[in-house]
Amino acid sequence: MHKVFGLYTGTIMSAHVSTAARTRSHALQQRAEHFFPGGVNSPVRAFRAVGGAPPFVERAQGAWLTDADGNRYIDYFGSWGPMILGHAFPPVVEAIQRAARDSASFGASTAGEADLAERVVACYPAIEKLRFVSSGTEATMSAIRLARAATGRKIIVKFEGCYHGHADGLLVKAGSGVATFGIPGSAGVPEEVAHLTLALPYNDLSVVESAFAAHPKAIAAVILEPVVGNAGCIPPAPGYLAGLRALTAREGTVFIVDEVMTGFRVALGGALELYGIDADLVTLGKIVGGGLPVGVFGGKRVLMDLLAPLGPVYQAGTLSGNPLAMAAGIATVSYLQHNAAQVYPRLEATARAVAEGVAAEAARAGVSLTLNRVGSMWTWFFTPGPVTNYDQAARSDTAAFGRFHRAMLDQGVWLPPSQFEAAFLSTAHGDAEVQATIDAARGAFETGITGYSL
Ligand code: HOZ
Repeated sequence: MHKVFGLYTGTIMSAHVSTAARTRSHALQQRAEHFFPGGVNSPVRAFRAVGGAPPFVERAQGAWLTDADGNRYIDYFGSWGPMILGHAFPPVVEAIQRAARDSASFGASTAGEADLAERVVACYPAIEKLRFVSSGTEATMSAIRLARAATGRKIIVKFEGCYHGHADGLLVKAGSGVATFGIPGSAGVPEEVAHLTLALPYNDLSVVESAFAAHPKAIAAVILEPVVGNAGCIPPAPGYLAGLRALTAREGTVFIVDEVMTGFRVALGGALELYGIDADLVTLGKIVGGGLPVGVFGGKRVLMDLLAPLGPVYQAGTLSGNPLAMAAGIATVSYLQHNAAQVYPRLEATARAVAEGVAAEAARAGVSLTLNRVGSMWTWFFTPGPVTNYDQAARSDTAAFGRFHRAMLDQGVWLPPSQFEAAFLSTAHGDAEVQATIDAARGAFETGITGYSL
């Protein structure tokens, strides 16, 4: 019988951040609850899934976050992905400052938009033309509209546990906060809209074949996270992505690869490069904006030219291609392009060391844990595993994950506050951070085991 991480209730001996030392954060949370539902502007930040009050961040540098009480934490969520070069990376800061001196927004075209687009296209051969928007949600929503217009079909296939932002049709059996809070689908989404989305188990080509058979010539798009990050990290099975590409091509269905999390992270050219696949449309976000709000949807010219003002599909945005966001994106992407040969091997080595190091501590302590990792994104699932789809991820002991999260936080290690969110690291993480994280995990597992019967 496997062991489960034992009850953790608060302070552990080696902790250097105690709950009592977060008094200012507590006060700020109470104030925030007055203004924002749950005190937050995005649900997972409320820490409801792991318990305890969220620290309020005051500043960050490199791999480290500093909270409102002056406590420091090693950051393993990196603003949920964008901060691949670490916080306040000097070339990015300088680029934003330079751009801001010329005004924060024009609502008119600038050269910077094509400068960043040129870099995106160079890294993503599947993208012939693109549009910048301000979030991943906007990107996927627009890609779906384009797919429906191009095919004249209505049904969308997505996969359980994948999260593509919070547009109505994409919240069905979604990951991220929807999975975190066990919401089957969002209230406020009309049944008629939800019925146009088929949510299928990930990593199973046969169910996609069956869906095509059951809905002949009716499926406009298949959209997926090529490596799931929003149900925790779940890699694609060998041949799965290529199989989806072949099926969608056969059926005249638009294949949308949502690389908002994986883009520029699992490789410079994202999962498309890593797994050697093509797509009709690709969505990007996070890293492409260098920490500022940017989304991208792009792909085959014949699809993109359906957009207004060339074609009949409408999409627009006052802050699309915002000059500060373009400047931060150019600084980030150009750094990655010029230093890819060092950046990606370093991310791989550091991520492997910390992810496997913590997993080894768990094994030593008799704690049952499954590690899934692709490059610098990973998840420690509190289940014997394997975890190849959302159903298996959902078998994790989320209460144990919550105890682990609190124990780590109290030792200065800030993990994503949900079992169903991937951890990320940056080029600023090094040996010292890795060792401190492994030591903290040992402390957490030992306390869980010595303090409580299992
Ligand atoms: N849904 C986001 C991560 N998958 C969370 C965004 C946030 O809370 O900032």
